[in-house]
Amino acid sequence: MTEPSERLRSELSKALRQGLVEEAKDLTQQALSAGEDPLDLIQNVLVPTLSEVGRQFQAFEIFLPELMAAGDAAQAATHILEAEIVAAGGQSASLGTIVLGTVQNDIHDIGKNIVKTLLSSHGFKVIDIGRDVAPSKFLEAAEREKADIVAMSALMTTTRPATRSTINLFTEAGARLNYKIILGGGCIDQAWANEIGADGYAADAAGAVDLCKKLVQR
Ligand code: B12
Repeated sequence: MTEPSERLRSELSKALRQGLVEEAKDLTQQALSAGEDPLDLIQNVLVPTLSEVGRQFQAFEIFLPELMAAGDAAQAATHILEAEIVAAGGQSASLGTIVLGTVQNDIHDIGKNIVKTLLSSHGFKVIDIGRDVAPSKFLEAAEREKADIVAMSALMTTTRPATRSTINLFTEAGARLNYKIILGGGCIDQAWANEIGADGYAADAAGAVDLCKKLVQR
């Protein structure tokens, strides 16, 4: 990596940690103008920086206002990066329809939005049903949209059980086999996905694309 791009990355990380929205936007633009890849910036600057912010929050080194400011700055940066990913994409044929949302009582949506952008730019029709989505809303949307895949994002150990209750609702409604159901987000791993009978898990947005492509081929 060239020295200027390393400097930009570390300045962007600092602006995110400090919750400086305008500076984060400006540095994101500068990094893109310098030829940086938007997905690489997400995976190698944004995600590790926010993980560190999360660690600091958990360790009481920072408090809710700082967490919120970092979240706002990250959201502002991702809007710019998402627009860049969309502009570079341009696939029009639909590989399948995906209903995507963050589970009940969970309002984290930065990761979900990145997943949405990448899936859309790889040819999937993504119906984003938002955050804090009740199990019944996932089912209604899947049926209404005739979805191929239902994708749930969950960021907190306290909201992870909502992935299980959503799958259970599909089963109780006799609709489980009509859809592939996948999971992701910081508190999810493959073992949890297996335990609750999901059809797949991916650790990041690029992994989500590979997973969905595999699932619609079957
Ligand atoms: C930013 C942030 C916030 C922002 C969210 C802004 C927003 N619009 O999303 C704000 C300030 C609002 C917030 C609030 C809270 N937060 Co918060 N937050 C974070 C933080 C720092 C970063 C999350 C993030 O955006 N990461 C970056 C994105 C890109 O990563 P990602 O979401 O993991 O997504 C990637 C992958 O997981 C994957 N992926 C994501 N979804 C999906 C879905 C599918 C289907 C697939 C395949 C893949 C996939 O792809 C994405 C891209 O690569 C995390 C720390 C952490 N380690 O995650 C804490 C964290 C999640 N928050 C935490 C907490 C406790 C809270 C609050 C309860 C704080 C409070 N006291 O009020 C509230 C929760 C409110 C609620 N009801 O939801 C805790 C949760 C602890 C736990 N129980 O597990 C964490 C872990 C911090 C910590 N270590 O303590 N938070």
